[in-house]
Amino acid sequence: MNRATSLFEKIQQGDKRALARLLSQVENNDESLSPILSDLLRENRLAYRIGITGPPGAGKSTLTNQLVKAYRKAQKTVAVIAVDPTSPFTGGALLGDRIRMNDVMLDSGVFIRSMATRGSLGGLATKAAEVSRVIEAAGYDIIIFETVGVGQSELDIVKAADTTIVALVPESGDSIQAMKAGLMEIADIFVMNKADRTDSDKAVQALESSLQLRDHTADSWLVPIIKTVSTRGIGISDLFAAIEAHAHYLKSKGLLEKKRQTRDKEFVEHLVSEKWQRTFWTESRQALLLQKLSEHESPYRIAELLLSNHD
Ligand SMILES: Nc1nc2c(ncn2[C@@H]2O[C@H](COP(=O)(O)OP(=O)(O)OP(=O)(O)O)[C@@H](O)[C@H]2O)c(=O)[nH]1
Ligand SMILES: [Mg+2]
Repeated sequence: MNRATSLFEKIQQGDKRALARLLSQVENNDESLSPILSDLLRENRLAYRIGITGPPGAGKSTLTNQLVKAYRKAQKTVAVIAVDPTSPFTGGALLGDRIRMNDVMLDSGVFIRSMATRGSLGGLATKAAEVSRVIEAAGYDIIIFETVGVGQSELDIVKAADTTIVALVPESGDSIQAMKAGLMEIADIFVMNKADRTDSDKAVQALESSLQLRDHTADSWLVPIIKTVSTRGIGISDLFAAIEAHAHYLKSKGLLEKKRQTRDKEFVEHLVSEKWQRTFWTESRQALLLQKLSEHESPYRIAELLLSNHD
């Protein structure tokens, strides 16, 4: 029928370029997308979401790459959303270099998307959520969010995952840094990467003792610490098993369903407020705003006036 229909079909057939094109439009708040998005999202497919975060250089991308391979071996299709807080670059070879995924990029069951913090319109976490919805609807089984654990919006992204992995390295002070950055609270699984370095056992013990101080009941999930050497694939099967165990825990306690409901609720609220904002700011309301500002009316009065102005 039109361009939108064929794009929709292509995405359903696994066309990665079509998916990438649609995601760029999503990132740019292209309003003409609404029909295709609601068609696509009607599919109601479910992906399992994994978040990986940690300090810069901890090995998050190397770990992600290994996890992608592990899931491919388990016959799952995987999408990676790499949120890069500094780089304005997206796509191409540069992306592959940065996220250390040259070897999996050609696999038809793997889709990689990079999002830059800078220049993204609207909140980064909500954009990442939108992007993941579309990827989910395109039929990927697993979505991995990789983001450096530095800012609140990066934390919000991984926190929204079903299983959140925090990757640390044995370097002294790393766990203290992580604590400061709010990473300790959000971890469902800790990874002590670069376990080939000296002092990795000491670092694991320190982390273990800080975890033991936590309150827990018989029903709590006990956060495991997995040692990995991600560059050599060591410990990846343990990490894979820990993710599976966490997913099983969430399902058996009804928590996965709850997480999904919360996520859906927040997403609908986001869609409504976005749509509502766009509808609200008519030309005449914008003109009224400017006029009242020039008359030095108080912001509160102007807001009331605008809200009671049914136009
Ligand atoms: N010795 C050792 N080096 C590792 C290990 N894992 C990763 N590295 C190296 O550490 C460096 C950083 O790895 P990345 O996977 O890019 O780390 P990252 O956390 O994604 O980095 P940013 O995205 O830049 O924050 C690379 O040079 C890796 O080869 C490991 O287990 N042992
Ligand atoms: Mg990285």
